[in-house]
Amino acid sequence: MTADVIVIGAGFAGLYAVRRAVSTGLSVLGIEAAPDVGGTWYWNRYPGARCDVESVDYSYSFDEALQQSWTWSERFAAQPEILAYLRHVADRFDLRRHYRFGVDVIGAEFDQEAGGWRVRTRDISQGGESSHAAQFFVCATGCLSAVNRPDIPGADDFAGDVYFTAAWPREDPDLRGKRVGLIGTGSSGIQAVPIIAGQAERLVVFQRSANYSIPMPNRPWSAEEQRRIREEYPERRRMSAYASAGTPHGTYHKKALEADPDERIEALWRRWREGGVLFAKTFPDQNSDPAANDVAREFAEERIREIVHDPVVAADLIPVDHPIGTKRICTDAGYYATFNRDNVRLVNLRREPIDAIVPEGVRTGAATYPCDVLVFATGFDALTGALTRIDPSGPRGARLRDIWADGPVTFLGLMVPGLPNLFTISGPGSPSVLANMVLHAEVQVDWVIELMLTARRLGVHEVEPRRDAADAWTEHVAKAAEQTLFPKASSSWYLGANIEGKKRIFMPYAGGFGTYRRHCEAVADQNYAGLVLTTR
Ligand code: N01
Repeated sequence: MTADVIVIGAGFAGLYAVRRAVSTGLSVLGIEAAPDVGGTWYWNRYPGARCDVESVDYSYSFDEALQQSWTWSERFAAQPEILAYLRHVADRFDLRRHYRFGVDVIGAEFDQEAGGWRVRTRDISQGGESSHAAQFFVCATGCLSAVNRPDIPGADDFAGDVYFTAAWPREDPDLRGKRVGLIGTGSSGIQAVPIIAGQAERLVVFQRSANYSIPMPNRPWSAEEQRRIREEYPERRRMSAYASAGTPHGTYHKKALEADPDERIEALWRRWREGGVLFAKTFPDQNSDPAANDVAREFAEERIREIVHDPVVAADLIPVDHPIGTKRICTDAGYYATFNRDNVRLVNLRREPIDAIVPEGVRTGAATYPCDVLVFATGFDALTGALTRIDPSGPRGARLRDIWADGPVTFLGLMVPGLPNLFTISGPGSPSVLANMVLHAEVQVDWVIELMLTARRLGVHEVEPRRDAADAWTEHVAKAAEQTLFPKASSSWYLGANIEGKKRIFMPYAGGFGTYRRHCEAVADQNYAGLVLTTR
């Protein structure tokens, strides 16, 4: 065996998995496609990239000394600062020496005779292939890492430069004096638009589905705030540990319709001004009661009409296909106001779909828009894409793509029946994208490493969920979603709707981070009920 554990990914989850495994005495090989650590924060360096969860929460909690020694400069950290933090963590815990960087995983098979996984890789720059073996295989491959490159006719014929927000060049392209076309209006597009509009000669934004976006009132932390954050960190983490989204923030103390109209508006204004994703959770029933959702939705739509001067453009920017918060709510720095600029134009692709990309630009049913540069902010094959692209196969020949043909089947969103000793961090069936991803990764990695150590102690070689236990968890995930308005968002990547041919199933666990954590703890406390532990 090359190592006890192979970890794919050097983002928040992968780095912590390596750190935790090493600290318990397990040998680890980390594999990462990028030339350095960072994961999503390595690749998504597009202009305006910034996290929508407050920096002090979107950071590791596992080491008090790390927490006390790192100072976040702003309320919402920008991509370079988050990347610098992850580099600092890699240095501080000497994690890079366990990794091979610039290496792509091209396949993985469980070798029953050897009692573990054989992971095949290709060196991205040299091209050579290798094979590595380990008893345990941790896929910390990220929920939003498999880039969606839409198959638009004529894309290869475009004469200008093409960039993807999710794979932005390390050297920022110079867009001054250029006519830029940007396709996609999710979180990435919405963050990039105001900045690109300020650089380019002209910007045309091609919108297939409008999203709700909340202003991000970012600002530097004052020295006094930084001092208080350090002092209150343990309490902040205690409040986050079992919270529904893994942050210390709750909702308003009354349901939307229990508050009188003035009180409702005041609560909404408060959340609007606080900014970030919290607006999606102003009232406790906002995501389960359509009438409560309407209160928040109408408030947000009024803000869009106030900001955007042209009522036709404002109407196009208002979503028509989902209750607010049921697609990931976006956060922005002046997105709507950008459409008041003379050099910016919105094209509603629902009225005039793209026919083709042509050498000189983008041709829709109504016009050809000349572009020197095309920016694709077209998102990801989320939650499952990075895993199904590897398509691991188990001891009885079962392949992940077949096991998930009718949608992801998992145990705790962490394990897959038919694939022993394999763990999917932030996989479908876990809260992942609905929670604070950093604390979520810590909870899952701790659970997984504890299971490995237990297996070692008991002389167990294979750990695998029973099919009925995985089916029961998957059913529980579906039921949790049914109790919310999430499934009503017909164009959401939470449901896989952005990828042609992908099974439409609400993939994250909507029961809450704290509830999920208790489920994981209960399984461990009951001697891993639901798992088959096999000794050779
Ligand atoms: O991707 P998206 P994203 N023709 O899938 C459109 C996190 N994140 O990278 O909705 C035309 O949301 C697509 O249209 P539609 C966050 O969780 C966080 O922006 O499928 N358009 C959509 O408008 C976020 O939710 C932060 O109809 C096409 C857009 O492209 C997640 O990442 C920042 C198309 C893709 O939007 C993903 O965000 C950035 C086509 N063929 C990201 N194909 C923060 O923390 C796709 N689209 C703030």
